[in-house]
Parts: sequence; C-alpha cells; structure tokens
Amino acid sequence: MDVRAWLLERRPAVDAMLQQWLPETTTPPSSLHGAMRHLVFPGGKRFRPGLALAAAEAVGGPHQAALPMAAAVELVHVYSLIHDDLPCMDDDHERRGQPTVHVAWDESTAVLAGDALQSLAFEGLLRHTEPTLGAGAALDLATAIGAGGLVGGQVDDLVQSREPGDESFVLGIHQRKTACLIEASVVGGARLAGASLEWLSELACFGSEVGVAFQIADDCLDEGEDDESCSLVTLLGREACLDRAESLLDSALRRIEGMGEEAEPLRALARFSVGRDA
Ligand code: GRG
Repeated sequence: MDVRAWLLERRPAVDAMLQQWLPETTTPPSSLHGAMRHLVFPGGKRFRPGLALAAAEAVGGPHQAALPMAAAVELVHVYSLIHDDLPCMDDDHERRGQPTVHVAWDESTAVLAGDALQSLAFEGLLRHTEPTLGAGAALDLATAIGAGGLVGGQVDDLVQSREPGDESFVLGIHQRKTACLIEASVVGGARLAGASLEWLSELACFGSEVGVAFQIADDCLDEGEDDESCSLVTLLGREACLDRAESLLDSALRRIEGMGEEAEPLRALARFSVGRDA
C-alpha cells in the first residue's frame, strides 16, 4: 500500500477542519493568529492525524469520526514544535522548510502562539465531538502531553543534553516526548469511532511501540547532525537501533493481527514510521 498517497488523499479533510478551527489572520490580534497558522499550513507529513483516521477505520468506523482528534493532535504537535524551536530550548531557525515562528515573528509571540494552539486543540476536540467520546479523547490527549508525557520528556531531554544518560533513560525520553502523543492519536481516533475497551487497550500498546520506533528512526535519520545529545544512535550504533525499531514494529503489528483488511492503512503507517526517509 502506498502510504504517502493514502496520507495525501486524507489530508484535505484534516486541513479543512484545521482551517475551520484556526482564527483568520485578518482577525485581531493578527500577529498571534498569523503565528498560530505559520507552521500549520502547508505543514508537515500529517503522520499523527493519519494515525487517528487509520485507527478509526481499523476498528470499523468511518474515518470522518476521528477528524476532530486528527486536527487536535496536529495542533498539539505544532505547539510542541514551536516551543521546541525557541532559543531557550533547541534554538532552531528553520522548521518545515520555513523560518521558525520566533524568527518569523518574535519570541513572546511564539510562546503565546504555542499556548493558544494547545488550548484550541482541546476546544475544537470538545466542541466537535459527542460529549462522552470527546471527553475520553480529550483525557487521552491531556494525559499524553503533560508532566507525565510530552513536557516531562522534554524536561529530561534538556537534562540529558547536559549529563548524557544510559539507554533506559533515553528510551524513557523517547516514550514520553514522542510516543505518548502518537499513542494518543491512535487511541483517541479509535475511541471516537466507538472502539471496544479491548481494542483500545491493544491500540495503546501498538501506538506506544510505533511511537518509540518512530523516534528511533528519527535518530537514525538525524545521525551526523549537531544535536545528537538524546540519540540512541550515539549509545548503541545505527545497526542496533534499526534492529530495535524493527522489533518494536513487529510487536506493534502483532497486536493488531486480529483486525481485518480495514486495518491495512494503520499497518502501513506503522511500517512507514520506521521506513520513512524524512
Ligand atoms: C517544548 C512542550 C515542548 C515539547 C517539546 C515534541 C517535542 C517536545 C519536541 C519536538 C521536537 C522533536 C524532536 C520531537 C520528537 C518528535 C518528532 C520526531 C517530531 C517531528 O515529527 P514529524 O517527523 O514532523 O512527524 P512533521 O513536520 O512531518 O509533522
């Protein structure tokens, strides 16, 4: 299955929802709204939204059921990228082929745009879903991105850049900084499509394994770049990392073996997380 073609086919529906949720740049304060939109369009691969939609299909639902989760996880992802690029974090000047938000605007606007994107994710998700399912998906997302997830992982990543840790410390960072949001994308998407508790539990493990594999693959893609402080490649070497990513992928795929053909896009996205070239 051509996963890039599948992502392209699903993209317009996700982008339409993002367009609908994001304030127009002509509405004041224009600088804030421009900064919020800056990295969303044209955007990146839309991997996390793709996972939410594919998970909904995998459990037999229409992918449209998961669109609010798809838009919400992309907004949170963009918020994290904006904050990660700040001078007090990675101090990056380019992202998604464009100047980073603090370069295109300024630092305070970038901080506030990230904050506003995070709250828009929850507002959109809760406004556009049935209350019980939406609350469950919002809880999935909130749990993934707070102190026990994305933010906590980022804190330890900063520690690691000063005092390099061992393999389990690095894997714990990958788990929280990257895999928690990927897991929430899968679980939240499936939840909005009415998945059973049994499948939600398997999909949580699937998402977590795919997420760590995705980050290990990212470490391999970034090999040789300046910032390898939190890279498994520096600790284990490239071959061992690729083996680790492949075995996580195998385990993830085994968890959804019992699903039918409708889970093919989800399987293809899992393989893509390890086999991608960007
Ligand atoms: C500062 C709150 C805060 C969080 C920072 C997520 C994060 C934590 C930092 C982002 C930078 C980073 C290395 C994240 C790991 C996940 C990752 C590989 C992001 C890039 O994801 P892709 O490849 O990017 O899906 P596109 O642009 O295609 O969406």
